Amino acid sequence: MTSPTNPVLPGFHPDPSVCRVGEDYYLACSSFEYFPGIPLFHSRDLVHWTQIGNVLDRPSQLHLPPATRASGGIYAPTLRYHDGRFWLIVTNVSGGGNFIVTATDPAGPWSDPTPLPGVHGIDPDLAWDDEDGTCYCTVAGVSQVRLDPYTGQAIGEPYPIWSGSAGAKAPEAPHLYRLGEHWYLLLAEGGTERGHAVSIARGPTPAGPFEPCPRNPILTHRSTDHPIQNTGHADLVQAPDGSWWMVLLGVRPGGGTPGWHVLGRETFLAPVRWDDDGWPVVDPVPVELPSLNWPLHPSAEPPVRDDFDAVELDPRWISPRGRTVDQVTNKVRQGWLTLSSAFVGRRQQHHSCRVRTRFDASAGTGGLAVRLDDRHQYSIEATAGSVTVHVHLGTLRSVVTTLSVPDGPVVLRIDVTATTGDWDPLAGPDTLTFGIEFFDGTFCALATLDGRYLSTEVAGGFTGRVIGLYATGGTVHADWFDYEPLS
Ligand code: 6LW
Repeated sequence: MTSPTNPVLPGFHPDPSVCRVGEDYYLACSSFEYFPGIPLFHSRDLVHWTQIGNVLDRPSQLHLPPATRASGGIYAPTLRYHDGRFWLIVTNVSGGGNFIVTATDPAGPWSDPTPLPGVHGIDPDLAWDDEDGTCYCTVAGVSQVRLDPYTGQAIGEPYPIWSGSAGAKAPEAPHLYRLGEHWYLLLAEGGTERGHAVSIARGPTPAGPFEPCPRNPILTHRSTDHPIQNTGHADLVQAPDGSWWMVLLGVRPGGGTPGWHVLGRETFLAPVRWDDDGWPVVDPVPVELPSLNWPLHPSAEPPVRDDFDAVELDPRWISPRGRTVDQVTNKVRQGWLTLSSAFVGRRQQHHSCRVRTRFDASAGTGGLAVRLDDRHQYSIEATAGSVTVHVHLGTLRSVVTTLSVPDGPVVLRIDVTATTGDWDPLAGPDTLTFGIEFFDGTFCALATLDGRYLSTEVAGGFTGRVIGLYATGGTVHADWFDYEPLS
């Protein structure tokens, strides 16, 4: 069996939060402007993760108003198991602020939100003092408030606690853990860009006073040429064998200088050991993980080809700001996905991949798009009798080329090819080739575009590429959608 590698959750899966119940691990990520929100994963080995649902999968749980900006919406959840149920605390920065949802089965259903009017700030954490049952909520900044997690009422006023190393920006992503005699406060600092780092402090009570680890930051890849960069926003978990692990976000920039990352911030795994003074030690995040003390459980992840035969869409399909059954359905034409005025896509998870769809645009206009956000997209669009490659970059919109095609369904294809070869300071991270495929599989390429313009370094924000199907006018139908990783 091949050794496990990082990232353990490739593609736009940032701000991981993890908990373990018996032999089972669960992990949640941020989802920003996309609906459904907060993908929820299960694993038996910390390496292979299967998406078992989305925490916020109905409009009563997740309101993303039409004005929700790219990288707005749902930020940084904390997932915990306490008192026989799963607790998830999170922020909707586009309305509603902080709230808690709970579930007895992490696959759902999750409750409707309990708002937290007394909790101000992003990246909320939940921790319980098992001795007196008090619940502590700690947010970026860093401040803390006691909470009744059942009613959402804050108890008393928030107070500041340890805010990381002097001078580093953006102390955030606090997570509080009781370990033996100490309460440990884990933080990210330095910002989510190349300066990102993880630091830790400990104190005798959940509120401190906190003494920083003398080796802070305990993890950072800043100023290195490590292929994984921006490492930070971590959470800790202990395996049943007593070993400790960290999940964290990082990026894999490609191309020359300054480097462009296109898959968003991904989830990585790192082993943690403890020194003689009781502080955690984390080596640089390895691309190849050490062999684990337990059997691997390769995930039974459903195939990436979707024939749209199921009544419900696979949980990996996401849409900006929301969707209604009328916008996306497979009931109009059984076994086909029907779209009108909608985009539905899945995260690009591999640096090189091929995406194809058999698409019927005889009664509308739409196609296949690679989307970094609302303003940064490439697409191949079909309408009766023609196929067109479009570019949309900020305020610039351009038609690259148009080809006449016979009426009837057409196979649209995008090949994403990562840049390899000698290092060139001007090279972009990848190229994207758009075209159509004939019945015999022959590819007719229409345009090849530089991928740097669909990167976070160009577009900004917190998300990554999403590739999917869209309709801009009328009604279109997709027979199937196929996402194939290429080495
Ligand atoms: C998140 C913050 C961060 O709230 O980015 O990298 C923000 N860390 O902790 C959005 O993901």
